[in-house]
Amino acid sequence: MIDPRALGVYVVTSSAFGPGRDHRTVTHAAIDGGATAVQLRAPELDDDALLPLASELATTCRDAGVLFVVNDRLEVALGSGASGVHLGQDGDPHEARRRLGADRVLGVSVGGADEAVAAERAGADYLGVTVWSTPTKPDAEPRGLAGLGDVVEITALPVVGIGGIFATNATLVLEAGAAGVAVISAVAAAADPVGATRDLVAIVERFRAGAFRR
Ligand code: TZP
Repeated sequence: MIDPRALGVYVVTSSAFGPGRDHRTVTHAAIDGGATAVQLRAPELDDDALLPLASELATTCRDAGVLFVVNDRLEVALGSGASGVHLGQDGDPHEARRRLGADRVLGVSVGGADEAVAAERAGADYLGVTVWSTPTKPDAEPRGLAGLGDVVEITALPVVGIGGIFATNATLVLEAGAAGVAVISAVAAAADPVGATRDLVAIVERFRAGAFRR
């Protein structure tokens, strides 16, 4: 079981936004800005290069009390001391659950209600849904706020929205029932990544304060 609050502002790293926006820098900016979770997403690195970086960032995030998840690479997640792994639709969540044990976190990207049910049965702790199309991942199929809402409706697991999310539209994602917003360019491509993270944190906190009053 994961505390859904740990998914509130979920910053995913990328090396696509230039030298000052590498995985390490973005992770530190996310932590300084108050992000609750960081995902190391580095398809460009092989396991030998990724493992030491993941181990370093796992320690950094653990010290900061921030959830740290490795994208797709189960061996690296297991070997680095990460909090867990996030799998796309190509991953095997059954194997990941078995290898992670009960205490580590398993996130799974899903495209709709059927995949959500299957991922939940396989032992996922949280689900991710692509909300809007994004140049950061042009092949990701956007499901819209309605698709996000369908997944939220069918599962007991917390769901994060990803894809095209910025401070300007994050509230819509939360209103659709997401436990949190996962972002790449909103932080990694921002002029001020720490400030951009802080803005998202303020939005999530404001939303939760309102949600609790209802
Ligand atoms: N999975 C679905 S969309 C996406 C991923 C990794 C990219 C999100 O990037 P951005 O820049 O926040 O739209």
